[in-house]
Amino acid sequence: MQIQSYEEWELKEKLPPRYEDSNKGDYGKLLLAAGSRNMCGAAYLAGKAAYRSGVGLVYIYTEECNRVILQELLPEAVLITYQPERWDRSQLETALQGITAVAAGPGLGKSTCAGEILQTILKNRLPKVLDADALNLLASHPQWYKLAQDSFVVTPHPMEMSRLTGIPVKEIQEHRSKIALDYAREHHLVTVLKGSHTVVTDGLDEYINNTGNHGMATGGSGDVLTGVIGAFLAQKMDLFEAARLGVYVHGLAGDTVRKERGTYSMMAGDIADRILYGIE
Ligand code: NPW
Ligand code: AMP
Ligand code: MG
Repeated sequence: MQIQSYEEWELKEKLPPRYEDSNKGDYGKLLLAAGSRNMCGAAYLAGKAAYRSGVGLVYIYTEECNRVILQELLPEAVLITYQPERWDRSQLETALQGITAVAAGPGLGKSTCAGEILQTILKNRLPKVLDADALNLLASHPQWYKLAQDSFVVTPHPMEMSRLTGIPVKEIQEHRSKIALDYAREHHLVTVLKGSHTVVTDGLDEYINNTGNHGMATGGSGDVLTGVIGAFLAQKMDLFEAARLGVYVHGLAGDTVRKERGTYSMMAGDIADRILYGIE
């Protein structure tokens, strides 16, 4: 079934509710496994986007070398760091306790350590969204799909989808809906095939997004989306709804930036800053 896109006026009723007498614990805790030595910006962008999407707390699980820079860029985030050469599974398992959702992959890298992190996250039963290097790792280790006992959200761009399926990018772009649907069905996942008119499907129903613009074809834009979906999952939204609404809200933020500064000048950080801007 084709699911209609959202209208801006109905956004408020679709968003996770907020209450006068509440505290940050009521709005979920997201663990974001992201950022490696040369890609700490991905962790920053996803973390900032998660906070802009209403989550109560963001824990960034990242390499020790990113500690100072991320604390300066995003002091609102709590950092949990590891050293890849001395990686400790139990530290991550402990960090996952008390968390309400996980987002993993932006800038994570594809090292052996990143692979261990992904396997630990897959085995954990928290709601999750996987993107970027988490998907690249999954593409190289298809046996890891079986580690997950529950469905989760994946957010590939067409090249990542090509790595996951072995189908050339050109063919993916020619048959976006069918390929996303088949993949979601085969692996029991909610699939977000990104690009102009992003397709979101749980293998049964399909949503085609109508927000967003080519200004969003810029480094880090997808990392922002991962943060939005992760934040919605942490606020207890179900997987398919979090993926659809996340894609809609991300595109809407891109459209706001377009109105404010145009498409040439748009950067991922601008998009993160305009997520749910002014929504009361
Ligand atoms: P091209 O360039 O057009 O020929 P990768 P990535 C292709 C992190 N980041 N349709 C593209 O083809 C991410 O989170 C960190 C068709 C190229 O060959 C990841 O962890 C940042 N083709 C990591 O970097 C900011 C498309 O795919 C290849 C396509 C690698 O992610 C940047 C590139 O894709 C980045 O987000 C499309 N729509 N989109 C940071 N500041 O920390 C891409 N391609 O190899 O998966 O690299 O997406 O940059
Ligand atoms: P990534 O390639 O992972 O950084 O993701 C790019 C993000 O920007 C995705 O959410 C895409 O849907 C979005 N995006 C990229 N190009 C366009 C476009 N031409 N129109 C609308 N959205 C786009
Ligand atoms: Mg990306």
